[in-house]
Order: sequence, then C-alpha cells, then structure tokens
Amino acid sequence: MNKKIKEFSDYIKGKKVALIGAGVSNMAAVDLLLSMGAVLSVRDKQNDEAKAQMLLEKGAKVFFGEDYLDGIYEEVLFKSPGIRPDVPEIASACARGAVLTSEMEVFLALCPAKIYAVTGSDGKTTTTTLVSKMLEAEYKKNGKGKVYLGGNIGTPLLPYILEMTEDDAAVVELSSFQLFSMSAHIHSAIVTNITPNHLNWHVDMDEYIEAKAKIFEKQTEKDRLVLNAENDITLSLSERAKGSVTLFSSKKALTETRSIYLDGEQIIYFDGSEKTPVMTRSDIKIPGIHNVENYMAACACVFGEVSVDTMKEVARTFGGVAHRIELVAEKNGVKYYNSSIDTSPTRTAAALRAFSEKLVVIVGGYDKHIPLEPLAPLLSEHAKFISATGDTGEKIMNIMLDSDYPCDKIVYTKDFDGAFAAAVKAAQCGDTVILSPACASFDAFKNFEKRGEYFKELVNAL
Ligand code: UMA
Repeated sequence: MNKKIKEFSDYIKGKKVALIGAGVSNMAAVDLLLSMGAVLSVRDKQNDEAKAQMLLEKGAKVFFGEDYLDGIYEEVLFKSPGIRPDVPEIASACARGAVLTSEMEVFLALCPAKIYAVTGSDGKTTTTTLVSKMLEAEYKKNGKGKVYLGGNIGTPLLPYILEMTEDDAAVVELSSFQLFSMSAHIHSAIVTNITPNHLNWHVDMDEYIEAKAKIFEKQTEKDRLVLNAENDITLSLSERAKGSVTLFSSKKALTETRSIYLDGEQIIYFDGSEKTPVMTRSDIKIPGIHNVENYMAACACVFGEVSVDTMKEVARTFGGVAHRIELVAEKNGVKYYNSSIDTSPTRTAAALRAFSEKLVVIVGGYDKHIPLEPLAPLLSEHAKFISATGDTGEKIMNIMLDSDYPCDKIVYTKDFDGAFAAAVKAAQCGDTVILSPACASFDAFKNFEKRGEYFKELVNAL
C-alpha cells in the first residue's frame, strides 16, 4: 500500500462517511471504504429495495426515499456527480464541517500513476479512448504497466486503486459535474472545446466554463495542457495555464506556439522549433473532421511518450466508440447508424458533418433547456428527412418549420418506436438513417446507452 493510500486509510478509519447518490460512481466506493473501516451510510432519493438489502448486508446504513438528505450527520460526504454541491442539506452539512468529496476526487488524489484527463463539451469520450489506446499500444511494445480507462466514460476507477503502480497510467474522462466541486492534479489535460451544455444544471455558462477550467487548476510548469485553438472559450483558457500549452487546429497552421495542426492532409506536430509529421487524414479510420481534431488532441497529450508509429497504428485500426456514429447494419439497402451519445446540438453537428450525403435523422429527447435553434441550419443542410421524438421533438419540429424546412420532410412522434418506424418508412434504398438525438435520453430511457441499444435492437429486427 503506498503512502498516500495508507494515509487516506488511516484518515477514513472510523469516520462516518455518507455516499450521497447510490449510482455507478458511489457504489464503486462501497467495498473499499468498508474495508478501510469507514462507518458507511448510503443516501439516495430513489427507493431501491434490492440495493438497500445488499448495502445493509455489507454493514452500511441506508437512507433511501424522498427525505434521503434529512439529518446529515456524517463527517465525509461522497457526492454523486449529478447532484449539485449547493443542495441546501449538503451545503449546511459542509458549513457544519463535513468534508465534501467524490469517488473521482479520491481516486485522483490517491492514484500512484500518471494521470491523463479529458474534458470538453464534445469529443471527450473518443479523445479519452484514443489517449488510452495509444498508451496501451505503446506500453505493450515496451513492456510498461497497465492503462486504466474510466471516469465519466462509465467505469469508476477507485476500485482499482490498490493494484495500481507508478508504471501504470490513468486515463479519465471528466465531466463538468465531476470537476465543479473537486480539485485534482492532472499531469496531462485536454479541453476539447466548450460550447453551451448542461445549462439546466449549471447556473450559467460562466459556471460551466469555470468547472471545465478546474481540470488544470493544480497543474505546475511540468504538466501539459492541450487546448482547442478554434474554440474561443477554450483558447482563452491558455492565458491561465500553468503547464506547457499545446494548441490544436484543423483550420490553420499554428507556428507561433507549441501546436498540432492539419496542413492539407497531413497532421503536423510543432514543438516550437521542429515540425514532425504525425499522420495523414487518410490514416484515420473513423470518419469526420471532428475525429481528426480528437486525434490531434490525443496525440498532443501523449507526444514524446508514444511514438508516431504507434499513433498511426491506432489511427488505422481503431473503429470507434459504441453509440458514436456506430454502423449498426445495412437493411434493404439502407445503412443505420447509432449515435445515441449525441446529447447536444454540437455533438449532432459533428456527427452529421461526418457524412457527405443527406441523411434521415432521428432527433429529440430529454429537455436540458439548451438552445435548440442551432439545429435549424444544421438539419436543413444535412437532413433529407427528420423524425423528431421525445420531450423536445415538438420544439425541434416547430424550429424547423419556422426556418422553412419542408413540412412533408419532418414528422413528430412522441414515442421512440413510432419515430423509428417513421424514419424507416422515409428511407429509400441507398439512404442512411442516423439516430443523433441532440438531446439527452432521460425522457424515455435510463441513459444514452440504453437508448442506443434499443435502437440497435429495432434495426436488427427489421
Ligand atoms: N440521485 C439522488 N439525488 C439527486 C440526483 C441523483 O439521490 O438529486 C441518485 C439517483 O437516484 C441515482 C444516483 O444518484 O441512484 C445517480 O447518480 P448520478 O447519475 O449522479 O451518477 P452515477 O450513476 O454515479 O453516474 C455518474 C455519471 N452521471 C452523471 O454525471 C449524471 C456518469 O456519467 C458516469 O459515467 C458515472 O458517474 C461514472 O463516473 C453519465 C453522464 O450522463 C454517462 N454524464 C454527463 C455527460 O456525459 O453529459 C455529465
């Protein structure tokens, strides 16, 4: 057990610890905290009897149901990412001296390995995956340690903390929810871009930007920060950087500063004096200029640690992340793509722009109260037919009709099955149908994965 873990274990022993929200992230901390002697309670607004039973059997207290935040007496609070830290009961517990933390914050504080982290409004899952693939491929060649991939991408990493060593790498996707109330030292960080998102959770855009900026708050001059030069908000963060900044751009050569950019078909890395060709666009198997940008960010994050040959090998073989422009099947001459991960208009924009042809698009879902108007020019340009669905479906249809989109090329069906059927009916041989909702899934599904899996089931049943 390394020194940091030993100190944490000594600190947590006998402490009253509350896990607030019994979701993926917090549930992953249960066994470790109990093994370290924490006096554990788990609080969740949902009453899940099976989960409660399991926790009681392990020796934890359980506060499930509407009044789950009543009488917080615990000394250390692990907050689920989706819960705001300023919920009155949590804020007053903290004012009384409780320590607020999270599974991710504790993992990052104890991690003995080098930490690579990615945040941003779009592209973080692919970019995080690319960083991990590149490190994995390089480590395999030189017999180095193991690469742990997790965080917002879906896998909590705290359960692995005892087996990790200094030779390993932790590659984490961090959401603004996670970053907002935590502090961590990230050795190599990427901010892919920042556009309006999650504005039903963050009080305003400034709060959202500041949450993202926390990814580099504890960096030193030895650390690395990769920023998108084509996104003004992201670019402006470079003024506050403490580590060395690498800018990336798919639009112009950046020769004033350490950078990685697209020059015609060639991706070039520039260290401030020397240019290194990294790969060409055609080396990259996954489609779209946004993926060229994801590659540039990932390459900059590991440049010098991963060889250019390894980067190229990954580019040529990596077929993409599930639920992101994922080819499901071709049925009756129609190709079906699942891009259920597109939970914001900018993600949908990136997905649609990956295709040269016009598409049949299934769009709509849970209402996050972000502006959906940007969908009008985007869908007008890229959609030959729109099947709008979910809580935002009607709103999207009205936006499209207001923008003079032909009314016979759009239908609204509240339920997902009906929207899918409408898309199938509209598609002709040679067409492409894509599920790219531009919205979260919570109006009809547990999460975007469930929505994508359901879509795939429907396609495969055709
Ligand atoms: N809960 C409460 N009170 C609340 C809200 C939630 O008790 O006010 C309870 C719920 O009943 C549920 C639990 O808390 O039992 C769920 O917690 P959660 O959804 O906050 O978190 P986890 O299940 O732990 O999942 C989280 C991330 N979820 C969110 O940030 C909302 C997952 O990201 C992440 O994969 C996981 O931790 C592992 O790190 C998902 C996500 O949608 C994929 N992220 C957003 C995004 O990518 O846009 C940020």
